[in-house]
Amino acid sequence: MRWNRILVAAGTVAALAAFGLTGVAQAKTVKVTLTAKETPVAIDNKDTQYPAWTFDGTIPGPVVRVTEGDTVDFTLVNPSANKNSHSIDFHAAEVDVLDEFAPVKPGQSKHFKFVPRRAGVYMYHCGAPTMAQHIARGMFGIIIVDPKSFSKDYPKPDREYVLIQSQFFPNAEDKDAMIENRGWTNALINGKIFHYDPVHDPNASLALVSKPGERVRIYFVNANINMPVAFHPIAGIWDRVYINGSPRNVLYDIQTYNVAVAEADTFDLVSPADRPTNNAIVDHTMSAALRGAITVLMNNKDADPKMGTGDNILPR
Ligand SMILES: [Cu+2]
Repeated sequence: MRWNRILVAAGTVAALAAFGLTGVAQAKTVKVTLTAKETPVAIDNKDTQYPAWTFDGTIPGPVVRVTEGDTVDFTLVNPSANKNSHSIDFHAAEVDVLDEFAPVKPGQSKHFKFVPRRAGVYMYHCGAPTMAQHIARGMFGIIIVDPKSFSKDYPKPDREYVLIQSQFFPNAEDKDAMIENRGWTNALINGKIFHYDPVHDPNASLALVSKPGERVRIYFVNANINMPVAFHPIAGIWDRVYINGSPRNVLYDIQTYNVAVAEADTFDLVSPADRPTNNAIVDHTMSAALRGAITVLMNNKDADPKMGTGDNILPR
């Protein structure tokens, strides 16, 4: 299996201040640069090319990961080679939509800082007009804002994976179809149809893995244009669902959780410890599941210890 390391924005510049008296975490400044790239990318496992608009050349863009209270020192670069203005909208930022999130013309860049103070998982995306088209063509990603520490309510997971679902509109120029929810043919998971489903796609070479009994934590983003997601682990039950990824918003024992457009949530799955099993993690909405939104999770004792750990949480 081929695993490119994800590009975690991790330029720690300096520890600025100690947080509280516990010594649990020190706030730091994290430098993040995203570059808008209008470039073809593969949207399935057989390398079918699509004229995407991206952050850093991939769908989704890089995982951005910080700890609550950190300072994000952010730069958006829009190279002069691009034809369109682009922007950034971090759902984890509490700023001014007309300032920080304003469109940036080709050949220009934008710099600002923000402090994500609420632990959780958040979408980021381009908001330049027409926003539906910029998201549908691939300009979205996740920012994970980790809490300062784990707890009984938010235990340390054994594996972590990022799954981001989006709608695929093959006519990249038809903005009206995107707005009106017409003409979408497939669902993408981390940018590809049946990305991690060798059962439904013989060209799929990746699946998620864990060992029996491990706590697998999935950070999920609904980056669809107009469709909610009925997120369900076939042959399993979500042990916990953290609404918006916040350790304070925990639900237990959930079969299906409805994820709104632009919502992100954290899902914990714990497979039976005494036997190997497989799960199919799906959007149970059939127009999405049967057109790409199925992800296989294989739980067996031979699971690669590197997968779903460290930087290997967004399998490419
Ligand atoms: Cu854009």
